[in-house]
Amino acid sequence: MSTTPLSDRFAIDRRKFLTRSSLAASLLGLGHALPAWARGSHGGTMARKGSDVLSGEHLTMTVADSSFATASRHGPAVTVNGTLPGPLLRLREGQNLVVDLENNSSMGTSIHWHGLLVPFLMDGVPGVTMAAVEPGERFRYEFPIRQAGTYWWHAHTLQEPMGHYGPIIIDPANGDPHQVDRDYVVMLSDWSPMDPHVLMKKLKVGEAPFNFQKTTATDDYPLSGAERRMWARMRMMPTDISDVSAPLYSYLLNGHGPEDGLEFAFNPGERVRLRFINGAAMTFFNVRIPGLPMKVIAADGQDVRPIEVDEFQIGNAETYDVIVEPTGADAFAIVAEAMDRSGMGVGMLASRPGARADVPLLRDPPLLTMADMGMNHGSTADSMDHGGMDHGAMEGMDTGSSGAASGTMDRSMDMDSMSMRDTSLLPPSVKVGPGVDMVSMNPVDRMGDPGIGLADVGHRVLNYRQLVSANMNPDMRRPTRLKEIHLTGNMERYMWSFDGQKFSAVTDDPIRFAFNERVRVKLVNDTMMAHPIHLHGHFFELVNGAPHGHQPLKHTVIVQPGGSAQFDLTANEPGDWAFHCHLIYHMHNGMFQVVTVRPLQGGEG
Ligand SMILES: [Cu+2]
Repeated sequence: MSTTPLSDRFAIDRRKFLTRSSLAASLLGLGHALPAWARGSHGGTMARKGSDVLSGEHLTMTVADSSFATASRHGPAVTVNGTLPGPLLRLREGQNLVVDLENNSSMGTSIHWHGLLVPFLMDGVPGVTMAAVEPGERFRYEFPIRQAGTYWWHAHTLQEPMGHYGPIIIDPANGDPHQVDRDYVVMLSDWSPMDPHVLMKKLKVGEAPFNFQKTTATDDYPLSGAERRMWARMRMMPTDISDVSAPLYSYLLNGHGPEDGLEFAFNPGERVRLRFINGAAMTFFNVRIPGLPMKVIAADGQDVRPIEVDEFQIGNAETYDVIVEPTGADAFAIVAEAMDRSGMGVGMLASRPGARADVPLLRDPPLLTMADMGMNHGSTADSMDHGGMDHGAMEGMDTGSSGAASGTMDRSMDMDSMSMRDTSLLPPSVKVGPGVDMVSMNPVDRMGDPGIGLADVGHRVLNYRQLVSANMNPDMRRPTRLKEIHLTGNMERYMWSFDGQKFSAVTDDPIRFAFNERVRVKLVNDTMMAHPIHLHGHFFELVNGAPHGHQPLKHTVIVQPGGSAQFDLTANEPGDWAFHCHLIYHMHNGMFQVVTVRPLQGGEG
């Protein structure tokens, strides 16, 4: 073994990541010589890979400690009904559902029904809507199924990254408009043998401890000396894409690593529906099926007008349904490449058992751009389309801080004059303190952005502006209020927050919406990471330039680094709802808030 530092070794030849990740695991003490906490000593049973199907009106879901193994890694896991992922719930719109949750594990647990419209006391968020279900206890969920589409369920505790999640398919009451020959769930996830508590502690003590793609003096990234010095002065890294990466994570499709040879059968010419669900704790995926165009038909469970693409990025907690018609080859590879391109999950569409297509190599890791720092100058090489948005739509409304930002457009590009921490650009609603170590100088709407690293891949990539709701939305009112919320953080201290305020208790000042209020929410990302922001209990409409009444409905929106995204919300589900970043360690370190929807009383919201 050479004495080259580990970070350098990884920078030198990133294409060998797949094979080297097991080496990295053993260097980190995660391989065969497992430390005590990773030995899976708390559960002897091995998790089965893949989901069983549960249907009907009364289900039992049993949480248990377990172990999981993939390739050369093994460690502790949590299963529901013995599998990882847990059971696929196949339900029907209009039915009633009773679920008895039994906790046979050693930790507190819960189930959150991600994307489902449920009474808030059934929403499954410990500390907000219920107490955690303690070891040995049971909890009964009971609610009607009011919708159709692709969803999922997961723990709202640190059991989630250990395997406590699974898919939901709800068949429409009046027949499915999409006739297909086969219908598969592809649930993407990341699994680490490291206990989530330990992992989180490591994230807090060192900056990007698991980023092995750090830039070094000898790497082969296409950066000039001046650019390297600029990044160094800002104490930032252009390769800081993901907090946790392949040296720690195995990327799974339906619980299977690439070496498992997971197959989805097809006959040539058949229409195949693939329901992609990103159930990962910390990983965005870029999904491709080389040689096979994908027709996107639904986003976050809601039908959209079909769009044909060759690739899409899927943030944590998002879902996309696509239809493919494989023909002309025995097999096609389903490739889910981690956004930082440190590793991938792989499955095969196979026309006969054992048929295989070539799996593409990992592409070069992406580099962050000036736009990702919230500096959107005309000259920078970003993919923004300034003309795409309807800026006039909000005329006459209180537009918060947007006026302050536009004044920065003409600022000098001289790096020394730039302040990444000019807190005067922030509105008064943001609490300035140690939790805010970066401010976007000129945050612009980045809804037309395909996602980090996908601007110039040379084929069709989905972006949010292409999504158009297939059906007419029920509420055609224009919003009467603009609520601006900043996504804030301090990378070095691993502090994350909304408006500079880390969430600590339900008694903190929640975000208040009046019942049935129509409000536009503008999310401004003052960090250099993409955050998938999820609101419980509702769908919101992306303000993406879609025709009136056809803004796409989603439950989760990715806000690109240094940019903004807007959605319109009809706050018609009363109660207290979690609102948070779906990167689990961001959520657990403060990027979480409670949204309270209350009836108007005496004119007060
Ligand atoms: Cu986040």
